[in-house]
Formats: sequence, structure tokens, C-alpha cells
Amino acid sequence: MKYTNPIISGFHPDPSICRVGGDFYLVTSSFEYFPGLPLFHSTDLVHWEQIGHILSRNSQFTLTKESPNCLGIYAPTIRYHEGVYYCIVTNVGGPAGGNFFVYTTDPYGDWSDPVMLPFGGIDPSLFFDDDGKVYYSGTDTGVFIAELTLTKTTGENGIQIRCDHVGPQIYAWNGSGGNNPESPHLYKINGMYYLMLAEGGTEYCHMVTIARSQSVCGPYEACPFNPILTNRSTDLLIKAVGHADLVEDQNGNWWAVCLGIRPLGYPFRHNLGRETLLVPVTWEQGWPVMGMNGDGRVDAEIETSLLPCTPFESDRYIPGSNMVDNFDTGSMHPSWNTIYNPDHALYEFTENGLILHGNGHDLSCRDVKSLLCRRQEHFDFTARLTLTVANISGSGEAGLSIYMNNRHHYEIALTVTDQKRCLIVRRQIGSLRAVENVIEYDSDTVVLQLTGSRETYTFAYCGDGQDTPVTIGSGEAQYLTTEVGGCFTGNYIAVYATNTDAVCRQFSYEQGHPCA
Ligand code: 6LW
Repeated sequence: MKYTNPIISGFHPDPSICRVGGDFYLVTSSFEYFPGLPLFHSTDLVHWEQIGHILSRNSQFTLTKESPNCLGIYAPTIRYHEGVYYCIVTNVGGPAGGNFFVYTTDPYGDWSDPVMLPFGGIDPSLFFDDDGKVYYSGTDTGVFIAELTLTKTTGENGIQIRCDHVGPQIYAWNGSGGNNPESPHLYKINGMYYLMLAEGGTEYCHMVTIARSQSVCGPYEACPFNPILTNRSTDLLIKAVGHADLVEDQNGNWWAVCLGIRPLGYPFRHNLGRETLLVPVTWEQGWPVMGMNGDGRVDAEIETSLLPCTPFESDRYIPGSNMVDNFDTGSMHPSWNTIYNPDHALYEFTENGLILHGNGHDLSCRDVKSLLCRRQEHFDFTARLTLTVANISGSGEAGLSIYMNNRHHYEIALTVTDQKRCLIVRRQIGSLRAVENVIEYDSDTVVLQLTGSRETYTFAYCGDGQDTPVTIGSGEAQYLTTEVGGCFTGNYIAVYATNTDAVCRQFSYEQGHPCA
């Protein structure tokens, strides 16, 4: 069969995977977005459903408001050991930052509060050796390994796990010489210890390298075929592949998940963030060989007969699928995020829809806003928001935005200008900010539409009784890209209100342009 990469499209970087029987669980980074660490389940490695978020409570983590798109929840690792699921991760920046793990016996339920660990740096991973010892690997001034003493107790509230002791940091192998050796994962396979890294930085020179040893703390022998995975200096459409994690399926075949990007065109600029890819792995001379023909590359289409083909029926959210939210379930659709820990007072579910209570913060403000956002998962998409704003004053505004960060966003909004209700299209690219169109519009309710393509984001509206959207503005996609003004995340589609209350009655997101 043939499968297509990415297996999880849009901003889903730094994937980590584990298998429990015939079930695979996969987690990705989430940076400043809340809830943190989206968690996915699959039985065939290609079809994924989102089963929740690992960090779903304010008590588990506090996100810093510094440096949008660059800080927050980085690179997690998910592992399963003796009935317990562990996820170890870094909250980067702010006084609450640091490395910690959370755990659960039920990945569909709540995860524990954090168990903080005294290590600096990023990209933590856990390895459970077959002699009962547990090791941490991470990256600070270099890649290191340290033993952890974890103690598990069972009480009235289920299991409790604490870390009683951490061993010295051992710098065993720092990669093949590329910059930014990071994301170390340890494995024991056929009696050998393997230490797999990313090198070259998360941009276009990204790669995966590996070394092995007979002893967990080394000495490590580098693979003579390093890098074992990279798309650097190729014409492949997927670029910057790296940051991989290995998994063996129930049939004894091996796979890696990794991240990669799909630029809009040339020159390379990407707006979907770093996405999750699946790579076949075979073994030669005791080394993992990655790629469809063992070529150490990741293609958009991969032909393989080896997938554990056990697709499942899911009534959960399938990432990359179309979505309609009537805001009538009383809870948030799993694809919605807030930026930073949410202020729950800003969101009110009613039988008429979701009321956003504007808190005076507009899209350019780097603080908690009355906003919900979801990932842009396709180059070509159509998003629509049916919005009612009854009372609106001159400083009030509610609308639909394509949002990279507070300094890079385009939007269509209902507002008041010169004491008249109107629709505006505004764009901000760095320090340039302009309202580019103003249309008088005197009704309370409007359907706002945002379409995306590789070239352009286009804004349109439908007034009461209208069926055909009227385009009132557009902007280049290339200026809302990581290379222009972002860092580690991808673009989001946001519904928001500033200095007003606004009722969101329906939101839809569809791949493609159904109106075209
Ligand atoms: C992550 C590092 C990386 O911590 O990017 O691509 C950093 N790899 O391993 C942020 O995602």
C-alpha cells in the first residue's frame, strides 16, 4: 500500500511514539498553546485520532508570555513501562520552566501533576532498561545521560511516582559533528544500546544520527552511515527532516516518526509549521536504515507492504479532517487552543453559541486574549465563522484571523469606524500594520470567510440572506511564515473578540475551496 506524509499535518513537531500491544500513542510539542501536548492514537501508524492532551490543566504548567512561537512546551518523549504511560518534556522559559514528567495508567484520562527534575536544557527522554534501571537523556551544553531513581507507590488515589535521586550527567556521545546535537533517545535493541540524535538544527540541514554501545553510558561507537536520515540538499518536497523516534510494531517491523516541513515554494518559506512524518526502518549490520529504499530520505509518498494494517473506526477528532463546531456541546472541540493558560472567564457556552468576552486585548497584544484558535493543517483550506455582535463600540472588534503571532497576522473583523458599523481587513507584518479595507456593514450577524492557498490568504463575507461570499481583502501567504516572522510553530486560524462580547454561532474548517 501507499501512504502519504505527513501522517499528521500542520504544526505537530518533535513527535514521540510508543506502542502498547497493537496500539500506538504519539505526542507532539505545543509551545505557547494550551492545552499542551496533543496526544494521538493509531493501530496502523497511518490513521490517527486525537484522544486528548497530556497537559490539560493550569495546575500542570504555566506558559511564559515571552518570545511567542519560541518558548513553552518543547519536544516531549512518551514511553510505556509496566502499566504506566510516562511523558517527559520541557517547559522552556518563565519562572515555572524546567524539565518534568507526568504519568497515567489511562492515556484517555487525566495525566498526573508534574514531577520536576533538576536538569537544565531541553529534549528530555526516558529509557527503561531491562535490569529495572531508568535513564534520562537530554541536551544542555551537550547530550547527556543520567540515571533516575523512580519510586512507584499505590494508594487510594491510584499510583504515585516520584523521583528520589538523580545520578551524575554523563556526556557519552555528542553526535557526528553537526550543530545542535539534540533530541537524544536511548533504546536497547538486540542487546545493544543505541543513542539516536537530531543534528544540524531544526532547519534545512536537519538530520538524524545514531551511535551504539554495549553499555548504556558508553563508550558509544558512531554509525558509519551517519546521517541515517536527512533530506538536506535534495529536491524532495519535504525538507528539514529530523528529530526522530523509533518504534517496533507488533509484527517486528521498525518505523520512525520524525518532523519535516513543506515549503510553500521557492524561496523556501513554510507556514504550516513542522509536521509529523512516518519513515520505514530496516536493519543492516546492526544499524537502523531509514527511508523507503533504505535511502535515508523521507518522501511524501511511501510504498510499503509492511504497515500493521488494522484501521479502526473512530468517533474522535481525526487530525486533518474537516470540522464544524456549533459550540453547542458545552465543551471545547479538541482542535481548539488558547494562547497561554486560559482565562476561563473569557469563554461562555450558551445555547446560542459561544460568547467570547473581550478583555480589551487585541491581536497585537502579547497577553491572554479572548481568542480560540486551531491549526492550519492544509495549504488550501476554507474557514468560516458565523458571528453575532449586538453592541459594539468604537474600540470593540470581533473577527477571524490567520495568526502566526502577535506581530504577524491578517484578519477580517466586525467593528465600528466613524461611528458606523463596518467590516475591516487588517494586516500586520512585523512593525507594519494597516487596515486595508473598510466596508460599511450595519447588521449584527455576519459570516466571515478565510481561504488559504500557497500564495494567498483571502477574506470574504456573506451578509444576512446572502449565499455568495464577497471578497474584501487578501494578503501574501509568504509573509506569515516561520522564515519571515516565526520560530518553532505554524499558523493558526483564530476567532477573537477585543473590547466587546461576540457570539460565535458556528465555525467550520474544510480542506480545499468548496466555493471555488
Ligand atoms: C526541539 C529540538 C528541535 O527542542 O527543535 O527539531 C526544538 N528539533 O529538538 C523545538 O521544537
